[in-house]
Amino acid sequence: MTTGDAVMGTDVLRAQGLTGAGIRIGVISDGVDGIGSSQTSGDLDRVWVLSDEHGGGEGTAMLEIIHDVAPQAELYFHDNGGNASDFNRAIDNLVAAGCTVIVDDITWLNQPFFEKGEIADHLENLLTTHRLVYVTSAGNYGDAHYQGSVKINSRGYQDFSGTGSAHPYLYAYVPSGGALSVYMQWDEPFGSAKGDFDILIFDSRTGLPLARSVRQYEYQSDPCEKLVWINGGVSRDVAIAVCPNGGTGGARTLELFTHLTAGKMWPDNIVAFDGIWGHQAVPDVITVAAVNASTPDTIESYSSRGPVTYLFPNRTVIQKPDISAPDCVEVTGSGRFVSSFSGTSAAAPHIAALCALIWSAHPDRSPAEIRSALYSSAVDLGTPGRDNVYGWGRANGPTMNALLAGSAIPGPAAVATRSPFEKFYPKGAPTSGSIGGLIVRQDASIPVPDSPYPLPTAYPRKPPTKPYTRWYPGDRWAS
Ligand SMILES: [Ca+2]
Ligand SMILES: [Ca+2]
Repeated sequence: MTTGDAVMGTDVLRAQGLTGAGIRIGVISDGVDGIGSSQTSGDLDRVWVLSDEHGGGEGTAMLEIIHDVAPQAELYFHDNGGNASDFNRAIDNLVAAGCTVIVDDITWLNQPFFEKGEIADHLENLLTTHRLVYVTSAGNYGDAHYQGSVKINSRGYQDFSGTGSAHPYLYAYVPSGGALSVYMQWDEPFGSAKGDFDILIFDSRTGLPLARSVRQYEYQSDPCEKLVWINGGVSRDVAIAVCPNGGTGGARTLELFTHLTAGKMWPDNIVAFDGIWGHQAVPDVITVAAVNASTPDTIESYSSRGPVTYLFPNRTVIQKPDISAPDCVEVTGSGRFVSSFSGTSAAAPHIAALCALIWSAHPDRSPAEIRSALYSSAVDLGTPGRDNVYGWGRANGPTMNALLAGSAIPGPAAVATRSPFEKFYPKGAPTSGSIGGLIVRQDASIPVPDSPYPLPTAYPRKPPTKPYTRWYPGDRWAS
């Protein structure tokens, strides 16, 4: 049993007879490896698997959480596919199967950061035309995100500090064999970008250049750049730098996300704020932040922070995330998955299961009423009222159920300006050279951005516990 159950009070609701019966819940994640052993041990019942082509055990773990909380809900699974079109099809297939609650834990790094993308557009349409409660993880980028004004220093590099600091870049510890991925976009419209920026990684102690991104053919008209570097040498402290390559295209804002398979980002110049985008930004999608099940009044450092700022076609600010739920909960670990299960990927299925459990007792309520009751009943955390860290607060099952049992639901009406946006942003392809088969160019002629960066001695030297986040080919991360 997930310890998140007691945190949400869903144990109380089951004791009152709520089961989730009659609700079909669809899960979209990597795969359902190990599902047989979960069923044998009684941690899962029947699951309708519509597609399971690329494997992974994260879907199994999400299903286990849902089955704990809403044991009689009918469970469906569909893998996330390799691109945005596949992902949209996965949603459609689950809707066609009769799922009225769907949850995913996938963030697509190739969707635009400054305007609405293909998946968000599709989900907005679905939510206005179907009886659907859609839940997603906010992402694990709270301590791995930067957004700020373009400010090029005298050496020709972005000053991430914005203040001329002696530590102007982003910094990471990357152990031998670890991979560091950087996804960056700047504020030009997709399809008509004129500027170009490159990403560089260098040893922050010696200044040794390690990798530099090269603009990819598919990206020529899109304002984005990506670099994946695998550390094939000794463990290193590295700096991430950005420089214009040619012109900036008049860009005024840079935004980037980093991901490490091992090691950690140092906190210098990290900006947690405004680190949500993609289908997580759709107003009527329930976007879930993570609080630790054992300390449920405190946000996880890695839980992605809102709001969402779109700049095209017009500046639009969307409040996100919406709700907080527990992570760091025990699952069986079937399919060689890790337990405890951490990250917003673990929080999101708690919310999907909570909504199904309560909806099964109030089947005449609309999706909008379910959302309103979820938000209105939340235990406010952080700054008073809705905020960009916890959303409305931590989900509270008994209060939510009581609201829906009453006649009127006092609810927040989440309204945001909708912007038409149809651009599909294709996946990138490897360019010149590789390290570990991934996209980089080793280039000893790269100018060293600055003098070696002395690390503050107060920094811990060993990698900390990481949330369970993985980078996949195809520009998506599970979160
Ligand atoms: Ca942003
Ligand atoms: Ca609050």
